Formats: sequence, C-alpha cells, structure tokens
Amino acid sequence: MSNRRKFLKHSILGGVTAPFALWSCESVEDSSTKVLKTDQQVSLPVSIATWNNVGACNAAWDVLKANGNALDAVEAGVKIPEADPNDRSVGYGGRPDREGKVTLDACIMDKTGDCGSVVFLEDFMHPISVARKVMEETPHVILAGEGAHQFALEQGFEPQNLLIEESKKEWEEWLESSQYQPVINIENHDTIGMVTLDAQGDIAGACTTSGAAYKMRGRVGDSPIIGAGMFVDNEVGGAAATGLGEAVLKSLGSFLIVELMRQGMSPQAACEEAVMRIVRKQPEHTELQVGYLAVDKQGNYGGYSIQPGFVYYVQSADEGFLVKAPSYL
Ligand code: SD4
Repeated sequence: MSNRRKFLKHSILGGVTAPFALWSCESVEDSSTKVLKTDQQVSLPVSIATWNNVGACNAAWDVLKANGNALDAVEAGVKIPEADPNDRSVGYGGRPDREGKVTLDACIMDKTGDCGSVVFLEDFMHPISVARKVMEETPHVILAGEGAHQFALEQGFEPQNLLIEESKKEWEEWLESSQYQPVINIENHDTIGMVTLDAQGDIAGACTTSGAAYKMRGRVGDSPIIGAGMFVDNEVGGAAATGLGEAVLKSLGSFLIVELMRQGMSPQAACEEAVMRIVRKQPEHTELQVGYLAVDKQGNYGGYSIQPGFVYYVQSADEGFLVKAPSYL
C-alpha cells in the first residue's frame, strides 16, 4: 500500500480532513487521467460521477468520510454543479430551452429503492433537493412543471432567476439560426450523474441537468427518469448516464446496467453492453454521444461511451482520479 493510501485510510479513521485537492484533477485530461484497461476496484466509501466533476465528488466525499450516509453524500455532491454558474448544463447557469427558459430535471434514489424526481422544473437552483423532498414527503415519485414548482415553494425553497447573462446572450445568438444540433461532448458536457457507496456499503444515486440546450419547450430527457439517467440497487450497485437523453430513454440504460451486473457482469462489461444496445438498435448512434458509468457493491467500477471523450471521476478511500472511458467509436 502506498504512503498516500496509508495516510488516507488513517485520515478517515481518525476523522482528519485530508487534502483532497492535492490530487484532484482540474482539467479534463492531464497526467492523472487514467486510461481504463481492465475492471478496476477501489475501497469504500466511494463517490463516482460523470465528467470532470471533482468538486462534486469531493463534496460527497466530505460527507462519506465523516461517516455520513450515501444519500446525504450524493445530494451534497450534485448540489455543487447545480449552484455553479460555470457549469452550463446543470442548475443555475444552465442553458435554456428554445423559449429562453431554464428548465431542470433531477432524480435521486436511496438504498431501499425509494426514489424521487422533478421534471421541467423552473426557478429553483437545487432540483435535486426538491426531488429528495418528493421522495420523502409525498406518496409520489415524479412531480412535473407547475406542480413541482408549487411543491418546491410549499417546501420552502427560494425561487430565483437561473438564466445568467452569458446563457441569455448565447441563446439570443442561437435564435438567429435556430438550428437544433446537439454537439457531441460539448453542448451537454458536465451534466452530473453520481453514485455513492458509504462506509456501511449502502448505496445512493442522483442525476441532475438542465437538459439539452435549446430543446423544445417541455422536453424531458433521461436524467430525471429512474432507470434511464440513474438507477441503484443496494443488492447490486448503481449506474448513471450522460449524453443525448433520447438515446438513453429508448434503452433504459442505467436499469439495464444494474440488471446486467446482477446477472454477473462486471460494471465495465455492463456499461459496454448498454452502449451496444444503442449501437445495435439506433442507427443514428454515430451522430450522438452517450456515456455510462457503473459501480458495484464491492467497489468495482467501469464506464463506456459511444464516442471518445467521455470521462468520469472516482473519489475513494484510496485516491481521487479522472478516468478516460473507452468508447465504441
Ligand atoms: C439530457 N442526458 O437531458 C441529458 C443531458 C446530459 O451531459 O446528460 N448531458 O439529455
């Protein structure tokens, strides 16, 4: 075991705050980016998230290392990009639909299989927290649009304008052509799907996004749909998706991955098979990106995408690092 590993294990047990930023990776690819060759395993607890969401994984990790539970960790984690105006695919600062309105989708799932979701929600920075309230305070799983808005107000969430000046300006420029053409790895970059496993080995998952930029008004993607954008099962593991939601919705990718792992596939093999379902059944796959990540209950993880360029971040008791996922194309 390396000294750093020893130090971290010691830090966790002793409750000391470890300097995670020291080995956090700030750019999408640098010397700490790992190229995944075979299935890999990390020690629990762990947080794993789509794209270069280092801040989110570290926030989740802060909860996990203090012996917090996976659900609190995953919510704390994805709230980081939700509040970040520089993340133009999630929450505050997210790109609007073609009417210039920022509409948000999010879902959350706990170790018991309970779950909550909001779709087409406007004016609230933290749709993930509203989704958690749907799970905990209502008999329902999904609330949409106006009803979700009303519920958020009743729960005490503060409404605010989520359209930042930069997004507004870009949208106004887009209006001149009004061409709807998602750009692989660019337009949707940074939408976050996260799975956490706590020190007890229990799981939770979350996914949150502003969806495809300049989408039709009312469009809902895969991210808030349990089983599409994210799915966890405390007997098996969890998975999350990013990329063009329509392709994920047509194959319920995250549910598929968890079920494949249940049947014995590794997280890596399960992600590859879920991508191949899209490849085999959706001829337009050459023009779109979907990336999946998965982790099982033992801390084995994997990821795979259609196009090159998908990365995901892993923060475990051992270390934190970015993984460049292999791809079909
Ligand atoms: C959507 N899947 O709304 C989301 C977008 C996304 O990385 O994941 N972007 O289609």
